[in-house]
Amino acid sequence: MGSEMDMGSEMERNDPNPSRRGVLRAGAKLAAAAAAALSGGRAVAGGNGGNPENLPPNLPEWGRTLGAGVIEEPYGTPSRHEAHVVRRYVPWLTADRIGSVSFTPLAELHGIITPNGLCFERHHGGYPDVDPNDWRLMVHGLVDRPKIFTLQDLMRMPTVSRIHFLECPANGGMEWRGAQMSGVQFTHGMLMCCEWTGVQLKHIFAETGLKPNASWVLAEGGDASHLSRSLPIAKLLDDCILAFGQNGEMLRPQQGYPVRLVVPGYEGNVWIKWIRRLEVGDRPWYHRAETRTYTDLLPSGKARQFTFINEVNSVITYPCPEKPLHGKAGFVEIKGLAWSGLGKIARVDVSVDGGDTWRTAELQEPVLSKALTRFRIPWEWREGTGPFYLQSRAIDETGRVQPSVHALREVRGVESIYHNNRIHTWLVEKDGTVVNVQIDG
Ligand SMILES: Nc1nc2c(c(=O)[nH]1)N[C@H]1C(S)=C(S)[C@@H](COP(=O)(O)O)O[C@H]1N2
Ligand SMILES: [Mo]
Repeated sequence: MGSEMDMGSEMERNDPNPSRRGVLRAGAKLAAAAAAALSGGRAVAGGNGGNPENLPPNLPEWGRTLGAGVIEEPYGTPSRHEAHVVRRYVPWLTADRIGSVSFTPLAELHGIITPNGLCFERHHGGYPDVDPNDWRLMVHGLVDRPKIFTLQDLMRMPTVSRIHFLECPANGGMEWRGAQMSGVQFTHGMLMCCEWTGVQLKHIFAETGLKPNASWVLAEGGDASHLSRSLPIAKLLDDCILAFGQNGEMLRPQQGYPVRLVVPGYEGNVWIKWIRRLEVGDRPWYHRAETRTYTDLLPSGKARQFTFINEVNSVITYPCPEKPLHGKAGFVEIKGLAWSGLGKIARVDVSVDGGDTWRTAELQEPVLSKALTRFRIPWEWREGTGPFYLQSRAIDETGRVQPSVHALREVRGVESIYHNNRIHTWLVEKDGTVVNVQIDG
């Protein structure tokens, strides 16, 4: 445990002086390392070029011989030409890959759903191999009838399917003091959005009953870390789900197979995986390391606690460092993702001049509460023009506006790790290269 906090102390940082005029770029050392990792040793798929034998007017090779038969691959996988589309991790961020994190390749995704095999992973004790026959959920504490549920018990109860984003609150945590990571996979990739299917907690507590003073619940994971979090019972009764389904199939082992807690809009660490216990109490739990709640250290030296909600945020996923504009002069569709833990996205504005002027992007339907929302806006780009400073600024249905780097630092300082929902800037250089930067104002 504690590795998520340690991520902060291990971070290498750029110029810590936020008042310095000008542009802070992602560190050169990391830029090179990340670029090498991202290229994956191959060119971007779907480009020009190709084998002339397969190009018009020739009949391509795949039309001259028979293809593979059905169930050649009983459980399908992506085309081998998409092998560069994978989760990645940052070796220097954690001591090993057991208490670690991998990142979703956001630049490669279409629409709002994250495919199960690409969902970022964050575990503190590795991911276990759980036999669903051995899985049990204990519900006890301030309840009238303590109960143990099997997976079959859960699956026989009324279920719902809901599309929600899941974001680790440390997403962007490496960017507090300056631009550091050289790709959207690493600046924002502790993020995914899935359709979760399972049983609403209100049905579980209807079965067990609740004592009048029941107000907090400790949710405990069954993995080696026993990660446990205190949650207000009102939230659990409102919209939380014990999920076994993820995008139409059973949860993946990395996502908590067979059952995890889904806590819409709340930071990822409270979405307890491989869940084994719900203890109902009348106050939060503090007494053990694994029940610790995250805090945000403020410039005053005080810390905020129970900042569960991941507030309004957005990022441009095209163009981005992984998807530069070399050779793409002319029409460019700027694309990105916006999300808010407080509800629906109301509007996303996009700037190509570092926030001096804004245009409103189109939102792709459906726009769902506490789910990723895809935005798009057309742009004309000419090689040799610029540089351009691309930004997106999301506004949610509560009227909350994504803050600038400067405004967020004013309130939060730079000692925080969590909840960095700053407006993000990509610099598009004259040759089409895209760089992670932070600019004043
Ligand atoms: N049991 C258990 N649940 C856990 C964790 C864990 O290590 N053990 N990690 C938490 C953290 S910090 C996050 S951000 C999310 C990540 O969910 P994912 O791995 O499905 O992306 O799971 C949360 N639930
Ligand atoms: Mo997390």
